[in-house]
Amino acid sequence: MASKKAPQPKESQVAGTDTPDRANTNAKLQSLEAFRSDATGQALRTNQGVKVADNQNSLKAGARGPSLLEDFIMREKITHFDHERIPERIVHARGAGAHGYFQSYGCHAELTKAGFLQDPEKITPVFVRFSTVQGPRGSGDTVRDVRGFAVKFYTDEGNFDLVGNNMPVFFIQDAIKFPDFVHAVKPEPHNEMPTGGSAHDTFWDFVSLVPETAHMVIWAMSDRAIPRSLRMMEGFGVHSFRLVNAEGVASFVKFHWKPRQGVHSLLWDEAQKLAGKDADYHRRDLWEAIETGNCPEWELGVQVVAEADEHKFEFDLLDPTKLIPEELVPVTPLGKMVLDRNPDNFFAEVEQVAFCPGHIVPGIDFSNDPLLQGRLFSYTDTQISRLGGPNFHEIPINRPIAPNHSSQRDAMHRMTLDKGRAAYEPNSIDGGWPKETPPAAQQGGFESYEERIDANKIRQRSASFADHFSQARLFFQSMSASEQQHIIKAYSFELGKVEREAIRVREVNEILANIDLQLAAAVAGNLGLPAPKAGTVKVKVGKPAQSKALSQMNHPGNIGIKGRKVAVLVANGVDGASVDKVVKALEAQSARPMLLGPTSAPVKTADGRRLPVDAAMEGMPSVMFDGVWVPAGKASLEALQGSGVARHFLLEAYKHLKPMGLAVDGKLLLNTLGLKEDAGLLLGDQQKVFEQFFKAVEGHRVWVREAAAESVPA
Ligand code: HDD
Repeated sequence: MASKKAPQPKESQVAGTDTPDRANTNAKLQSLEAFRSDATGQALRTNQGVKVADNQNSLKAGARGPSLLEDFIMREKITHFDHERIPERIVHARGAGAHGYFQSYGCHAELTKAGFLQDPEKITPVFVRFSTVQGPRGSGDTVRDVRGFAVKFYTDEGNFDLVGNNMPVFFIQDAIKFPDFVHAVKPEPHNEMPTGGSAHDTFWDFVSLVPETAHMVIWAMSDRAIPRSLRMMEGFGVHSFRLVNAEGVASFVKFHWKPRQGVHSLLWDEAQKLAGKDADYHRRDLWEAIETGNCPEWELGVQVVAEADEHKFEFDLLDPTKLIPEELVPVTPLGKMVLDRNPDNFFAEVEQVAFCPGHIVPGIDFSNDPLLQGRLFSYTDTQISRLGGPNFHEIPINRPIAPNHSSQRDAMHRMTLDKGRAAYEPNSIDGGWPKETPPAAQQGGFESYEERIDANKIRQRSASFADHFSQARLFFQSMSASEQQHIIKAYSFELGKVEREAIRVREVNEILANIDLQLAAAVAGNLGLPAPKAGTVKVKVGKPAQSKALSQMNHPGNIGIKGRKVAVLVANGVDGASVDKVVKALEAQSARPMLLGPTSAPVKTADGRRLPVDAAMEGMPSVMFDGVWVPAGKASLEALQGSGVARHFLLEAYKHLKPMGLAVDGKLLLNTLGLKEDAGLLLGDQQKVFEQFFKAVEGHRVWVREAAAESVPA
């Protein structure tokens, strides 16, 4: 299981290092994009370029008479409006996106000839779209669901799309089952419920009947399915792909994105509340992070397996329901991605972007994973109906920066004006152009990896795909105690919503019991079912028995509290100096303090200063923050103590295990709330206390508080 060693990053290239001329590159890129329209200082015109004199009144026969059909200005406007919507994506309809760039850490020529992985000086533009899977375009961001993590690399050899998820495995093994799976998870057909969730009969009916789903379902029941932020998710290419070098030597690879922000999640109660309090929570978080200069970064890495080692694992590398434990093959870092520019227009960019796993460049190739093979067909096909024809590659966000001359012509919405007479190849009329390019490395023609296949044509699943439970067990047994409890609660919640008892029983006895008997017993107990005594199949004991990389607790990130949001609760009579001190300390860490008052009106400090606030506490509840601070000031503390909204804010933050800090005279407030100090509930505003608070915010949750928080009614 040798993994090839790719060059390690030099200090100056590691993620987080600023690229000084990035602003110039961005400006240059945008100036090349003639399709970005800025109407500042421009006259209002029709689509045909005619200046409009009156955009308030339609043309009528008399001021009180009927409208006239000849009003081409109104007709053009309304016709366009009538056709403004396009079909949403079949899956992954709800999404948010951003522009950025990828930079290789070094030259990875030993692994691949792909140009964007050869030169650390080269900046490759990227566009990323994150998404949920189940819900429609307008559904909430924080529902329990898999998140899409799709990256389009605009390389100078063509576009490469890495269309992955925030989980390293998938529900099914063969693409022919995808429509069944999606029909089962989507809202039920008779009443179109539930929106954005899998807690319903058809989903659990399907997954309890199809054991290959067991591994992915346990990921979906884990905290990974309710990320704190799109910035705080890992990404995975899922399938085994191939990297091919200039000598034609291929290796299997699994792609990984590791966030510098750490991997963090919401709590279930928090996620549910956020879906109502701010349905745009994730897209807003990404947008604001970029606008405030907290540009998220990920490291792209690969697990590399030599072709000769393909069969050395206990599982099949072609089976997309399996991951390669990082203990067996570590992740080799290749480069970093930074997202530093928000879209100008959501529809034109985020909605119209079209990804396809089949978009690869020389140096990258597919494996025979039967799920991947089906995907190669599905994506282009779906764009044809979603984006109205086969010319979707001409929509600005999808255009490669590499030239793309071909003999393809016409079809709906063709935008290129192809010159010349010969739309065929070979031709002599147009000098034979455009011509093929030989595949040799220097010339760059795409050449498929030559793989010997000698087989019977057959509809069959390989026997090497038969083990469905050992990695689900590995996942459960690699979790911390808290994470295991969350998984138990998630299964109990979801199955508790299933109306048919037979489905609950089947999931507990035939799926969970094969994963882990304690998990099955705990869920059975919560559903009032007898605990199964044994599984229904013999499960292989896999190696390793635990994998540290699977637990989020082992991905704390390495940027401190940069970009984390802290609520600072103030009311009239607050001690102005105490507010300034905490705000300054947080800003010095590049965190985002926000002052919340009883209303949106400014408050008066004890020394009479007018202190503007960012929002009212009711408008920005605790679920929107990573931590809470209460500055000193007797009158302010008394006001908070007397306010139901403020008390609820603090109790809820405590219940959600948020780091909290109060200046010393906040003790009384704590006592009234019945809360006790702990590793993340701190009193005092000396630098030492601030530092403890920052550490707690960096750790994201005060896990030691979990038992005490159970009884808090928020
Ligand atoms: Fe898919 C969209 C990820 C299996 C068919 N998929 C879509 C998107 C992501 C994924 C991130 C949204 C892209 C965007 O933001 O526009 N899909 C995956 C992953 C899979 C997977 C990681 C398994 C490893 N998908 C899969 C299969 C099929 C599809 C097996 C069909 C056989 N997926 C589609 C699609 C979508 C799509 C219907 C809907 C919209 C689109 O493609 O552009 O073609």
